[in-house]
Amino acid sequence: MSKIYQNILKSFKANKKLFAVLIDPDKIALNTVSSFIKMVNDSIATHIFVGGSTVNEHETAHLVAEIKKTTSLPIILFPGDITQIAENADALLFLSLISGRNPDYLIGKQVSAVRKLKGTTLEIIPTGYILIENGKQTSVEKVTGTKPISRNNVEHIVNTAKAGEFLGMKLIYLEAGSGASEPITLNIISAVKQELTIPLIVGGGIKTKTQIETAYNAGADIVVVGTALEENESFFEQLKKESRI
Ligand code: 1GP
Repeated sequence: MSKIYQNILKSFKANKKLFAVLIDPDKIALNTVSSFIKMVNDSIATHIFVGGSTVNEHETAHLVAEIKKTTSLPIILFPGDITQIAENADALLFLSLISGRNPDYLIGKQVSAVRKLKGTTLEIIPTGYILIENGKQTSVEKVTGTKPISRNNVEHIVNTAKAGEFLGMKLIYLEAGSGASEPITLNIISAVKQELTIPLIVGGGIKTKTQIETAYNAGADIVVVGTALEENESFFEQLKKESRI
């Protein structure tokens, strides 16, 4: 029970940084999964996240099954929609988009998800999801019909994260959006970090090792990279286990 979260917490308390590779079922061909996952295994990755904005029903479960053949890393669902809940994964980020004011993404989808989650063996990790403006419209913004928080409004970002913690969420995810031109800035990460007592995830637009290090130094406990590894597999070369950040 709650093994994955307990391990995250253990690393968090020991200040051991975690790294998640995000795989979007829509963007990877099943016949390339095994070679991709081998590179993930050889890298600093500690977790695999699976999710996307628009994914066909059952596609996630097929992908998870394929990933499992090649790795023992924990597979955590990061779903854009209820259809992406796949029982064969290890855990589920049970997201509430707390930066937005669309009731559907604050609580509506979560209520609808319950019928799929009755009797589930997935470890459910309540996560406050905060979208921060990065200069261009993101798919999260389009799909959810919500506005991101302005990157200049640091106080509001911090208060939103803290409200998530007060509501009992176990993780806070600061999101710049998949493929964002700029990742979340150092000052936002460190301001949020100072107030939180739960682990902080940072993702969106991270393309270099320096950006990963910057996020860690600012206080990110888990850094997520998707697009940069999807588009440029040679990036894995810089993220080999021995180069542990
Ligand atoms: C997106 O935070 C994740 O939801 C990862 O973003 O694809 O830009 O790495 P990238």
